[in-house]
Amino acid sequence: MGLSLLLGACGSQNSALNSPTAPLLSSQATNVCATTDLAANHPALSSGDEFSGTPASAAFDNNLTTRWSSPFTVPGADSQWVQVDLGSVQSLCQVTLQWEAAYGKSFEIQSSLDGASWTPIYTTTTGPGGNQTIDVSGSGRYVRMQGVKCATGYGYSLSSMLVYGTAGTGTGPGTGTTICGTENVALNKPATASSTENVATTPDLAVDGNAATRWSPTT
Ligand SMILES: [Ca+2]
Repeated sequence: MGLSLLLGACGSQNSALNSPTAPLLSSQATNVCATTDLAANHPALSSGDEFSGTPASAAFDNNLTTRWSSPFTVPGADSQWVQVDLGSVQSLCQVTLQWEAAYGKSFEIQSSLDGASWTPIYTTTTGPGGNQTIDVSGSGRYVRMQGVKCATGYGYSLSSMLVYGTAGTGTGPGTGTTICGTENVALNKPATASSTENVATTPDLAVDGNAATRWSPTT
């Protein structure tokens, strides 16, 4: 029996990767915000829609000519919300909002692991409207714009809501792939074993980077 052990450094992507010659140093990891919109055409839900032509899905359809618009002649018009299901838990780093004239003055961006319990990852009471790029920090499968106070008397109208995740924290830029370094972090590290067959098969030989040597246990 023999064993050669290789361990890749998985998890956080290093900012030094932007330099093609820089090594992956997992101990100096910095998360990178990916550029793939994780929300695009994912299942959407809202507290209500102004009418059938402005559904929740229109905020996540990559089409600026369509929009989600909330009902504004109802009680609770200020607390309307729209959300998207990313399909899996993601580490979130940025949300962009393209508001129509009816924008949110006070609102939160919230995330949720289960679609039931929500955590604010951004709060403002001075929303400027227009095209907002919002840096966030948190994780979740569901992301919601939770309205608090409308800027006008016409509810909330969102042409687009894009959600970006952090590359290398379990899932890559919208692909679901894990970003894994190529460095063998087990190389020549201290090794122990439950048993060793003989002096030529000690456990350190499993992590010496040499395929010609091996660890072998007692039989
Ligand atoms: Ca749209």
